[in-house]
Amino acid sequence: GALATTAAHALEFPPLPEVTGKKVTADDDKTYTIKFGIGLTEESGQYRGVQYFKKYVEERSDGKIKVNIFPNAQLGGDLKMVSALQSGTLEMTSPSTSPLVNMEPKLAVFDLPFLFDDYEQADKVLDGDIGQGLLKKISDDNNGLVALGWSENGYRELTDSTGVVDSPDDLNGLKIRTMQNPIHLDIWRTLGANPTPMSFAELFTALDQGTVDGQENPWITILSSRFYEVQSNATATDHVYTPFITLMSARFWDRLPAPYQQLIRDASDEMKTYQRKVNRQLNKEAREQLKQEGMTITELTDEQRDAFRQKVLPVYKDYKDKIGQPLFDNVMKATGHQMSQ
Ligand code: KDG
Repeated sequence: GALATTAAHALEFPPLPEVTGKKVTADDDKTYTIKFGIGLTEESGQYRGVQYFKKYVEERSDGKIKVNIFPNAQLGGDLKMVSALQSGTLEMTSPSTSPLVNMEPKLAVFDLPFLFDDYEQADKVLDGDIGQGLLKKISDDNNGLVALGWSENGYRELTDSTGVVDSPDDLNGLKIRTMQNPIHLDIWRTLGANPTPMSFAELFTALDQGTVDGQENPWITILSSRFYEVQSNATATDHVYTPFITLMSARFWDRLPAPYQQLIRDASDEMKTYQRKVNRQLNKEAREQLKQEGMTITELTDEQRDAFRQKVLPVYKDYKDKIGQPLFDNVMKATGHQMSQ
């Protein structure tokens, strides 16, 4: 009903940018439809990015390519949507990289805790040789996917329903949902919690029913997916920065005329730049909104954050070989970490 759709929080959504550039035409007179599924809601930065992608593609293809967005994990969680791309029943999605590490172990590099000090570092790695190399590898691997670019999920924060968490000791026995990713499981086990991997599609219900006590996601997700309704506390841990990877079904890609393939590449690039900007703004606003919604938000002092960091450092050693060389060392170099031994 009307009430349910009027969120108590009021995020600022700036209008989508104007699309510039010539119309793109292909030799065939066919029309194409892209179903684009995402896990997050209409109030997320992810959705705003995809809305701009839609506008860009529809305008520049002169309506020949139509984009329909399916938000809120209505087509399933990230892994389910990626399989749908591979089998050709869905054209696009932009999952977190984390659930994809079984398919591409190198993506685990983004699950290393406390890797990026700031947004600039993340952008530099993703937009530079490291990030571009990973996109190419995934596209070349014949796994039914074309990897078109990065956008941002963001820095992850812990929420729980049991009490304030400001040291690893507070995590003892805490049942926490993680993404379906081995490093995330190890991070939380190493910190003393009791992690369970689960698809995003099941998360709200699991929190609501108390199957898990906590979860971790960026502020904008905690707000837009209404986790604050079922979680009383949040801790500003910033423990992992998660990228979104823009993926297209290779079956669909192969059917697209070359000028449209280029248009999709350009649109993914445009989306990346715009989405990161909006996401960062929304994330800042969300943090404030969550306080107004009554969440207790615990900030960590440098010493407190360092206690978490020190305790999870062994994870770097454990995953160094799985991530492999030279990627591991290149990322350590780009982020200024001294963790190569
Ligand atoms: O489409 C993106 C979401 O499904 C998911 O990746 C969000 O960070 C996320 C999580 O915790 O699963």
